[in-house]
Amino acid sequence: MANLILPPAWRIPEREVTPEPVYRNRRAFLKQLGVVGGGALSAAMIGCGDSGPSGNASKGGGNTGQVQVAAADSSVPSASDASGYPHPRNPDYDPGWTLTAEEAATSYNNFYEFTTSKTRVKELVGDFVISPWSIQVGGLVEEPLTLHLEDLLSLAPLEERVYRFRCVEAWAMVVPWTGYPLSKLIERCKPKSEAKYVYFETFNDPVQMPGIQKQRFYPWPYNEGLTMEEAMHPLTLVGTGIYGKPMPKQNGAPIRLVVPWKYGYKSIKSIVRMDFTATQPKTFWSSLSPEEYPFESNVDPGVPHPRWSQAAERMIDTGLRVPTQKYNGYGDQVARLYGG
Ligand SMILES: Nc1nc2c(c(=O)[nH]1)N[C@H]1C(S)=C(S)[C@@H](COP(=O)(O)O)O[C@H]1N2
Ligand SMILES: [Mo]
Repeated sequence: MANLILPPAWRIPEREVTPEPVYRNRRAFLKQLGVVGGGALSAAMIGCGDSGPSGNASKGGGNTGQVQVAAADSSVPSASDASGYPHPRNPDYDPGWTLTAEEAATSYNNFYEFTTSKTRVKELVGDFVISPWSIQVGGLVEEPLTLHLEDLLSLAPLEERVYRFRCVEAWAMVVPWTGYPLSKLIERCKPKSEAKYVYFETFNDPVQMPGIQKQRFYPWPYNEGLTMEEAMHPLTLVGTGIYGKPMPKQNGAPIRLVVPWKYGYKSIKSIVRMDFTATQPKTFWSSLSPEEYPFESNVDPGVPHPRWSQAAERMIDTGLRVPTQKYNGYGDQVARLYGG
């Protein structure tokens, strides 16, 4: 089965042909061996993550500590505050598709900070503290700023939109997201005209996120980027909820991106930092393997991943296989960004 996991030492062809349990055991075995190998890898591969545009999130994010105090203050909207939900569905993004079962979308997740096992993320996010929360904004802006969750949730009216979502691993779903266009947040950040890209970074805490300890060779923190044009596109959402409820932790609470025409890894979760840059920023998956996970990463059935076909996709709840659509079906809206 297609899989994102690709520490080079584990990038073995047998992954595709070995029955899952055997593969898992071999992986566990390699992991034990990997204490040394992983260390060597990290020296070779990390460089980017640690010295990224902003350093580590806990430094600037202010998302640790003071938890009980803030949680007790009922005047501050908290990440899990369901008041106001469900928000009205935007009729322009209500295509009448059958929604993926909520249970499937909230229990089959990629969130490597917790685990590389999609079915176990949900059970590991319990202690993840999502309130208080803030995003640090820096780089090419008029003035660096800190946006607290209450600012972030009141920047623009929250609305619901039904989007298709397609992971590079060839699974897909149809999700009612709650949020607002990223363009509203960007306007609030007042980027300078030299800004050509936006860099995003995820919360980075090895204590709350056990996967970070276990997968030391990954270039944490998780980071992503978009061109300004992509970021300002009306389809690009700041996601604050799904299925008419605040964002579950496993889906990237309290605030994440949703970029529906790109492979899922571009839709970074649990954002604590945004930097506006003149040059293309480093991204997590691209740092690991640029040929497999290029910066642009638009969904395209005609461009196979080096290790598997992208021609079809599997709906995560029904298992139904359907043809992949170019730009994940959003070509009418976005092809012009790419000269199409
Ligand atoms: N911080 C962070 N964001 C992330 C990931 C991750 O591991 N860490 N995985 C990405 C990938 S590969 C996908 S497919 C989507 C999955 O989102 P979901 O769990 O809500 O379906 O999140 C993306 N955002
Ligand atoms: Mo993904």
